[in-house]
Amino acid sequence: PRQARSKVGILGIPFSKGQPKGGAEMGPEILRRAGLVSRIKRFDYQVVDHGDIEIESIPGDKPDGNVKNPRSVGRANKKISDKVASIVKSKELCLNLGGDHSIAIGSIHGHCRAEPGLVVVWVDAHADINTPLSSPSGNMHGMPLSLLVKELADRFSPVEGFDWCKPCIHVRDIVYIGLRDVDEGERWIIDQFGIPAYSMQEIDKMGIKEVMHHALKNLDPNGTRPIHLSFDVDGLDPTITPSTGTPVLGGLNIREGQYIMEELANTGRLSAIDIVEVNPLLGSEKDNMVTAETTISVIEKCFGSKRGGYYPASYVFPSL
Ligand code: B3U
Ligand code: MN
Ligand code: MN
Repeated sequence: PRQARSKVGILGIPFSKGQPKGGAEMGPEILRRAGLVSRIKRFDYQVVDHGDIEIESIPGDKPDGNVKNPRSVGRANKKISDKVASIVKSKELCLNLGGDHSIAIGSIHGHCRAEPGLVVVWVDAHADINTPLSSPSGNMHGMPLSLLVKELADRFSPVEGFDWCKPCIHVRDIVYIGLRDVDEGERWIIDQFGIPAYSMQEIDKMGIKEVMHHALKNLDPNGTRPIHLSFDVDGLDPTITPSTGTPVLGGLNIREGQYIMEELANTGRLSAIDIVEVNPLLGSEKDNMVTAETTISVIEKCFGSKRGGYYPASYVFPSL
């Protein structure tokens, strides 16, 4: 089934200040060079490439308490929010190419402005819901959800650079898939608010088919709300996405990754997708190629690519 949206808007977000390693800002470039845009054009979508967002550098960006690069992350995400809101409002399925996972602050915020009833599917080894106070690292790519969620707003002081960012989702609008490296404070939040979380253990126990069925039912029993997919490539196993900043053993295999995307595509309700944490400066040339190829083979499943074969609506069978 096609998505409700017949156009795809691709937005590159070359930003990496949400974590300490250089290279994540090259994610859009390596995915484009590996042929992402033409691979998506094979399907029944009109593709609009919005190019890359321009990131301003903010010199002397001192930590705000524990939080590193707060103004840089804040400024970039304000821009991301504006751009994503406008792409989603123009009825395109917004495909955001990160960048580290802090870009999800702006992308979900902007998506909410256009689609206030959205739900979030978070595929990741990590829960990324540390607050500035619970974070062991101070890196904002481990915090995006805590800035977006209404229930946590009274648990920490406003972060420098984020005066524009008001929480727009509830904790129960999130579902996790693929977790295997969760901090204490994050587990506390998941338990306290009952966030549906399918870690690798649940995937081993139930199988990906049951997990996807329950995840989608749990999130939206009526199956009517727009879906924001935030896909961290470290959710996949590091053998298939080695070029990423914080690889964790024991991740999703390629078929589980593809199945997740196929099931999301089957809802017809995807309205924005983030693909984050591809870092071509980590690993060998071969690792880069494997990571880009894996990532694209998973992304294209969101657009109706079928493992059982496919032809576009315009296909004409060759006949005499
Ligand atoms: N939870 C840890 C580590 C981490 C989060 N996201 C990534 N790593 N990629 C933190 O720093 O908050
Ligand atoms: Mn992440
Ligand atoms: Mn992660």
